[in-house]
Amino acid sequence: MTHQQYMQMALDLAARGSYSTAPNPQVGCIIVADGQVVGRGWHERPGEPHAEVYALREAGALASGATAYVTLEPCSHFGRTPPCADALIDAAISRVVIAQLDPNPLVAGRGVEKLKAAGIAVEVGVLESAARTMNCGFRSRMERGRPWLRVKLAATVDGRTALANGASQWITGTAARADVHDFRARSGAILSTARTVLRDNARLTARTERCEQQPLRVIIDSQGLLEPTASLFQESSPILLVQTAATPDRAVQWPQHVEVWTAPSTERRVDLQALVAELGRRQINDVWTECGAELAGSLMQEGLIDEWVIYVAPKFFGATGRGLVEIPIFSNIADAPKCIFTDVRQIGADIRIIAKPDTG
Ligand code: AOF
Ligand code: ZN
Repeated sequence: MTHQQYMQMALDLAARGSYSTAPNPQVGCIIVADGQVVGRGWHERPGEPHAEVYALREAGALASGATAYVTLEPCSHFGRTPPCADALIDAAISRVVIAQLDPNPLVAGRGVEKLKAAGIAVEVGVLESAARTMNCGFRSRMERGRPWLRVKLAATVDGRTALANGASQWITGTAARADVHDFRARSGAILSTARTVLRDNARLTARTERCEQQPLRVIIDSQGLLEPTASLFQESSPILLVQTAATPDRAVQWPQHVEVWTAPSTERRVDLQALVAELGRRQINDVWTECGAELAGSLMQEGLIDEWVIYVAPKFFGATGRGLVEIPIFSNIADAPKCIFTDVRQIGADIRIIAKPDTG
């Protein structure tokens, strides 16, 4: 087996944490002695042992002289758990192969230094790109102070999201909807607007067995349109209601799980940069946005969209239907915002396109 194959095993283990590790990264570890995998581990939940600890436990005395494959640089700091670099050194591991360095400023290369100082051979960069993609949310928060932001959209083949009269619910089929719930479950927050909530009577919870912790529901209601009787508030998972200083004060008694946050604003519009920075401060790694054309357009113009997740349904709404994003009119095709398709697949009867902005 090659370095890459062992690292792929470690990545597969890391992925098991995708519903539960946030705000921590997903990390997997494999320990190999004389060509045999003798230890396996992955990080499951914040506060619980790191991947290396589980793998070392399984390997026991066989860890001595063995090689460890880890998808993230072993930590060097005392957080909720002691440093993994020390645990590897104490177990007399002789070589550590790492996919990516830890962007956490508390670690950031110090784990590697510690291992090298103890005479351990270290190699960094095996399957690095896959490991970085897996932790794009954690990396984004560590490196930019804000979460990785995905925008979900659903349209017909002719790119329409609603009929001219506004009717829009259930464009896509059940498999695509299940896929959406899976994305919700893997996100720290769901971002939406009062308008979308009212239009769809949305609850914005992750309805899948795999969901370990319901995401924070972040609802922009700068005009004060929502009433506590909406279905959204009948679900007990936390809600951050985003208003501005100009939102009409209606002296509403919100339920306990609702926090009202007054966002910085310009001309009564929420400052979206400030909002995502606030979500970063609240340790949100991944934001899943389900909104209308207006917020999608604003996020796009603010350069805040990291990934588009677009479901295309096999039906036509016709030329009078509504489009996906509201952006200023332009007359030159060269001015059209562009994106790059990174993954295209069929989900049930629909197609799912994952794209990232093409910033040229
Ligand atoms: C590793 N292996 O499996 C993980 C690491 O609060 P703590 O103690 O859990 O520390 C969390 C930080 O540790 C996290 O921000 C990241 O830098 C690192 N995560 N490191 O060596 C692991 N999950
Ligand atoms: Zn660690």
